[in-house]
Amino acid sequence: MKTKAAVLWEYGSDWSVEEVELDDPGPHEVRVKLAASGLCHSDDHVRTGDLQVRLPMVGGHEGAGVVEAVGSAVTTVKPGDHVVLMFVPACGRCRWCATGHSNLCDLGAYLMIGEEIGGGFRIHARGQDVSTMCILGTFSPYCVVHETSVVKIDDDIPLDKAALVGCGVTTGWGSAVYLGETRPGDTVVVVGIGGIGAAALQGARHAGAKYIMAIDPVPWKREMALKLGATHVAESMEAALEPLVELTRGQLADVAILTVGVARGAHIGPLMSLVAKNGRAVVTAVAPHYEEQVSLKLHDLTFFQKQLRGGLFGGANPRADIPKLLELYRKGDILLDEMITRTYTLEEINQGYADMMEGKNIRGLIRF
Ligand code: CXF
Ligand code: ZN
Repeated sequence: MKTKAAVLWEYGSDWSVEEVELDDPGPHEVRVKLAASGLCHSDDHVRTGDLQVRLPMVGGHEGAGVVEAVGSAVTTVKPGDHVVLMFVPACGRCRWCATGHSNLCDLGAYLMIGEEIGGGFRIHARGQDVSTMCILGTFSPYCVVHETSVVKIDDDIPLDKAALVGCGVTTGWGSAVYLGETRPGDTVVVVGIGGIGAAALQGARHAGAKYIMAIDPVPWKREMALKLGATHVAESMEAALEPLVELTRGQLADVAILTVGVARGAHIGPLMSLVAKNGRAVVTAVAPHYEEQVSLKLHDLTFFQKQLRGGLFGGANPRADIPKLLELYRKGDILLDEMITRTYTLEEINQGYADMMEGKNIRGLIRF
């Protein structure tokens, strides 16, 4: 079928919204009519070339919609089902899926391979095969994806809110709850209040943290953070240290989560300096491919027993956790409406990313 999509043809250029040809679903694939797609920073990392994948590529990896057609071998969903797209698929069979780490599913290798699961491409434009961000490509009203990339959700959940749970919300919430192992009474610091940071605050609140400090240089984001669970705010990691010392009587944070738009090796030292003995520094932010080295004080590890943890998808099991998080949304435990700052048409996508870079959005969202 013919549809439109936001395509990236070369690093550094804008998203080009244009007509593309979308193949019918293969045996293990489904076609989803998307309701909404979140504007996550990671797509912009590809646009700038900080994350290098095969181009041309349809962007977008944070979407939800309704299954419209399924391939002959699909057993897990049917036409009419509401689904969230997961930015890492879950095969259910590999070692990682089988041991409760499906965020690390071996099929995740396809995120960097550039072809779809099973090989080849489902989108074509200007006579060329087109890849898809995270084997999804949600910057389009329609996408054809492998059935391992979708999870069915209840019909009454608004799909625009559900879209955010396909990446940012699960990543942030899981960073506080699973990777950070936040416990009742803990002190948690969240550095960077975008989609991931806003969800990390809410994960920390859910887990019963006593003090939650949100760090962001943008004043209105600090205000918003106070509505999403933060008890204290600061402009920078440096400015946070003194109030944190005071709050915790010198003990510092049990959990510090780095969710800034562009992670740098130089962030890790200041992050670790906010962490208490036996505490955890969690890094979920995406780093440019050329930013490889971090510098650590060995005494932080071996004398103070601080831990530095990386994270993908919040250490969650998205097929189980996405419906769970949406149930928490239904109960009012997770606020998603408040995370959507502005909505855009697909044609306005470049404006959406410009707004993100100017600090105007917690999450921008494309509605189809
Ligand atoms: C990213 C992680 C690195 C690969 C692209 C997707 N995650 C979410 O935004
Ligand atoms: Zn993302």
